[in-house]
Amino acid sequence: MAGGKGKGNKSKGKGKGKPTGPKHPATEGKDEIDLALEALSVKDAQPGLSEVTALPEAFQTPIAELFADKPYPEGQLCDYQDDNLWRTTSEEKRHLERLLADDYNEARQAAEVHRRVRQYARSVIQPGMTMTEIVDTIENGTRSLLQSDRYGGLNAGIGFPTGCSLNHCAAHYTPNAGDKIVLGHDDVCKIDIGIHVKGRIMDSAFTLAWNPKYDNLLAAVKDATNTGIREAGIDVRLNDIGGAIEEVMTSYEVDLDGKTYQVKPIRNLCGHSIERYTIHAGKSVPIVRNGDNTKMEEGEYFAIETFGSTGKGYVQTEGVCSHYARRPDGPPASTLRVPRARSLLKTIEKNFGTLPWCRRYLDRLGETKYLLGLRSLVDSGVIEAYPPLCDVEGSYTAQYEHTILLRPTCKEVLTRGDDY
Ligand SMILES: [Co+2]
Repeated sequence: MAGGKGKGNKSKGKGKGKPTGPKHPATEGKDEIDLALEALSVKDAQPGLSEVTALPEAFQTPIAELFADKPYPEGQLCDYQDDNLWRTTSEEKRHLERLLADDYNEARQAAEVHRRVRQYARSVIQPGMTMTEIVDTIENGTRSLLQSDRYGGLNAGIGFPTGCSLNHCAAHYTPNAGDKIVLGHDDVCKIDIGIHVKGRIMDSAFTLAWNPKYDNLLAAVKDATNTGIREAGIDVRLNDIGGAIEEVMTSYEVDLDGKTYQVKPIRNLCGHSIERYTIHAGKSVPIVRNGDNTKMEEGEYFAIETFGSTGKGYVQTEGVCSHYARRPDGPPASTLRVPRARSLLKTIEKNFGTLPWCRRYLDRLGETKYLLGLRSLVDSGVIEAYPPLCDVEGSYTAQYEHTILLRPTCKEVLTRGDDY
């Protein structure tokens, strides 16, 4: 899930004409759409209606059974460099890691589920599928492997809504009930999957495109993300990581329909530190040079994510919101005067805590007619809304992301796989 730097720029009311086709989330008339969706969500909320009926073999055995008492596999291990080389062999630092063995094993369990879910997703996602079918496939896989319906999604399961943002939209789009968008052959789709075990969230994303004309765009962003991962380390300044990412990203060009674009980093999106049950903790990892001299520190988890674009390299909020999260510092439920808002907040706190969620998850819990209550929770600062973040219409954006851990003795790229 993307960290957004700076305030989302509300583009409501200055839409440039009608959306160009049924495949783009509407940019205008948000309230009408909200009401229409409320009507739809009643119909679509019947349990099982949008569920994938047969569970594929890859998801039939829970991960805990597959591994029994065996530890989960480590991610990619990278030695620290130069001034921190001593950490590699430090007995004291090794001892520290032994104390954290259970913590690491939970993170690796979530990472292993991430690899399995995305491997299956890659094998089935095809143009012609609805976005709803795509996210259901992924999320049902996560729920099954981690037995979320048995032990509760707060114990282990979905870490945040599955992003499947298309084309000029870079982040924070997932379908709401009634969404009829179908994946097209010429689309560029960012699959951003969050999986957690006891609040240890693995945040990792990749980009799917079927038309080879986008190959260089994807290559640029993959290279930029790997550069950010390579540069990251204890005592490294965030500005230096941003600078390295920017340099690599902008060294690529992409030819689209007779025009050449230099790939731009989306300068107001960034990676972020992660803490238990908190996807966006205190630090932002820029993808351009930004003068932030804050350093990375021992023991921190970071989502290193970069976004490249053929547009302006700047995103604004656009379209209907699907993603939300309870603000950890927001006012308590007891201060709310609207009864529906209070009851809705109870459901939210019980099922998601401070993890991000989307409207489909409320539908699945049997909640109906919640949009006014939800609006009241957003307005009173209890719930934060994360609307889709989009570059200019007609542009294309790509994303790659991994979650890393700055262990005392080495850097571990937890979500690394054979695929990316
Ligand atoms: Co993220």
